[in-house]
Amino acid sequence: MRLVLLGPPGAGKGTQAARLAVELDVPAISTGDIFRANVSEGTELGRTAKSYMDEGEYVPDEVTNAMVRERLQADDAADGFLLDGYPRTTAQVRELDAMLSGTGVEGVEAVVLLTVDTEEVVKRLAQRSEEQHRSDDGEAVQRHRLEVYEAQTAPLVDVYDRRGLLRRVDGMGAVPEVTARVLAALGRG
Ligand code: B4P
Repeated sequence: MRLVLLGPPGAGKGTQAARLAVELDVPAISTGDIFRANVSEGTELGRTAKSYMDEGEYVPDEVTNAMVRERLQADDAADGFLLDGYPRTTAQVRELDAMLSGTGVEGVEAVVLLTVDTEEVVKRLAQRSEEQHRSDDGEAVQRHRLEVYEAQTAPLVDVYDRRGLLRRVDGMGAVPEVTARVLAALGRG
């Protein structure tokens, strides 16, 4: 299964990716997690990423694309993967198409859009901010991240809908319920 998880910040992409990876037996590849790991390790990529993430901005496409290209070449991604938080821009969609067209596979099989209302997103991010102290969860940055999502990522919904790949899944409610809905939407329920 080659799956993409789409949704606003705080929709639960990372939360669901970890669970779905087990259910579907594919690696969960989270661009946010890879950036955060690089920030912790103090790599050059981490220093670059941090300057954007702390402002609620996306890391530049060329940096993100190169990182994903390398990650998808790892052996564990050969038979499928779940992309959590990538692609997030139309340039990243084009790049992902290009990456997959060179591998003999058909491309992405399904794109799951987790829908959560803004009030709930704000509540979840405030809670995460208390629990995890993420530098991009402060109130002003949060608001900006939602604007960036609307401007740069929301248009991807139409792109994948036109391709017949989009599965809209209600992301409200308890975590296991959302997982069950995603699996049902993928015909794996
Ligand atoms: P991400 O790491 O992808 O973070 P996110 O969008 O905020 O969160 P996610 O939707 O995964 O929510 P989560 O499960 O944690 O991105 C961080 C930053 O990295 C971006 O802003 C950007 O700067 C950079 N970046 C990443 N990818 C990029 C790309 N492709 N291009 C450029 N830049 C990129 O859930 C949120 C909270 O809700 C958690 O506390 C969770 O416990 C809780 N929760 C989840 N599901 C719940 C439920 N059903 N009920 C109640 N609470 C729930």
